Amino acid sequence: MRLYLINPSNPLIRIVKLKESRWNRYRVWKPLSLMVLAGLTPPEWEISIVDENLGVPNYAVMPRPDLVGITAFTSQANRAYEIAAHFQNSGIPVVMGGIHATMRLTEVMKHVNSVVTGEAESIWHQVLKDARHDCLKRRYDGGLAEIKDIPLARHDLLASGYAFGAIQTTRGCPLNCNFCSVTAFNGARYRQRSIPEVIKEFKLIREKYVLLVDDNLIGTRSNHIARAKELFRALAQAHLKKEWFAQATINFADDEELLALAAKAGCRGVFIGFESPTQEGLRELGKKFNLLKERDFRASVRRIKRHNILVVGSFIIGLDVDKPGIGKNIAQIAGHYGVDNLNALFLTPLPGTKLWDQLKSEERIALNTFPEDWKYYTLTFPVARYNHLSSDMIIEEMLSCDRHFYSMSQILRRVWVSLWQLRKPVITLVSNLAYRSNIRLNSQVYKDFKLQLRMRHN
Ligand code: B12
Ligand code: SF4
Repeated sequence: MRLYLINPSNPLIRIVKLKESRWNRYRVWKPLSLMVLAGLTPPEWEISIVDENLGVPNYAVMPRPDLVGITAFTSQANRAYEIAAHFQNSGIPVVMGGIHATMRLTEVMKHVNSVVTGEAESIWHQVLKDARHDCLKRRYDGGLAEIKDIPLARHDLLASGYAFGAIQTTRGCPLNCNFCSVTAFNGARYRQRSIPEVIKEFKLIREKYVLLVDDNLIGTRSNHIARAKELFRALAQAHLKKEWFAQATINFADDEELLALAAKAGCRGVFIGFESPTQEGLRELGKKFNLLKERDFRASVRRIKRHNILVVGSFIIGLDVDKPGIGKNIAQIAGHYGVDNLNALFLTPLPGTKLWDQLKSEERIALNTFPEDWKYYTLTFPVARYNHLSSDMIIEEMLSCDRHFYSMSQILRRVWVSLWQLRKPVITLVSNLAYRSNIRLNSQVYKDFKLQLRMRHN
């Protein structure tokens, strides 16, 4: 039996067009969901994982599969439906799962034979059994997996060409921020994989650099932090010679021992959601951890960087409190905090979030011709009606934010500070130039976007 597992191409132009920028190799990440599904698949299935981000194959000349499984974030939904139609036209059954299928069940059911909602660990074997017997159901629900049931992902199945490997060590997040779908999808309970299992899987990763995809690697409670320390000790003891990057909340900075252990275990960078420069903004987003009164972000960032760990700061533009000038304001505050890179995104109502419910009830979802408009749900387009900023204005704010933060003088300042602090100036330079190289591309993308909107209104 032949199974294709497909990751549809990503509509983010700067990620897809590998040849447009040599930095893009560092922005194409492995589709871990499909590697986990492959890990759950019994040996009688011959599996091929197709990641369209490395190039869209000619499916017509490939051997005929018995079943096709497609994953998709919301922004990939349209391409997912095109792929589904291609295989269905040849009578091949198509199953779709992942975040979009879970949050938009009715829509997805129109395009595929079968939908799997939730996490797949408890249900995938049943789907395969039914596919073998030609009796696929229209819907399966995996719910939340038992953490012990997460298999070793099949790191051997994807072609080389990626700069980073990927692994997941925890699932779930109790914080349920308004704009994020993680709690709705993976649940509020923080589930941690066993440390020996994580080490075993780490050893299967070929790449030197690894992305730990956990939404918050260290968790929120003292027992979570204690487990993170155990994990870091085990990673250091295993001498894996890997360097890794992770996501965490700002409390990562609160524990010196944790930081020292992380650095020793190979942590080279951390992605932190600061989200808004103001307390009102943080309250609006429900970003509880950043709201602690005594929190000094600048000192927190400095503590992390002292351990030679890069800090990428993420901010959101388009909150109800955001007024003209917010772009420059964010760039300045990110500079003041001392982050190495700034990643600013538009406030986007993703299906399944509290923000979606709110903006929908207020009739503020502007790009709402679905499924076509899902391609704009990359957080890099203004898809809503913002309180104080028109669509044109918010795009200008975004460009102004990037132009300020990634001006040559600011980049050189950061490189100089990095040199002065005996950190890694070359990495600071390279990562900043990578972001800077996208400003020109983005301006063009926004021009096309505005044109599309105008044509739509005429
Ligand atoms: C790693 C990651 C990335 C990587 C992508 C890696 C990749 N190619 O998959 C990078 C950094 C590139 C990225 C980019 C983006 N991301 Co992202 N990302 C994640 C993150 C943190 C982990 C995903 C992961 O690997 N999980 C581990 C795997 C094992 O779990 P899983 O994917 O859920 O898969 C399980 C089930 O869903 C199911 N399943 C999944 N697919 C299928 C298919 C079938 C057939 C079946 C049966 C089951 C099944 O089975 C799996 C095992 O249980 C998630 C948050 C999260 N917790 O999921 C956000 C998340 C998926 N990202 C999100 C977003 C918004 C984005 C961006 C749009 C944002 C941006 N501008 O940066 C882009 C869009 C990229 C695109 N493709 O268009 C949102 C998606 C929401 C949505 N409705 O689409 C999430 C949920 C975070 C959030 N804040 O809400 N992301
Ligand atoms: S943004 Fe981060 S902290 Fe907030 S719910 Fe999502 S994963 Fe949790």
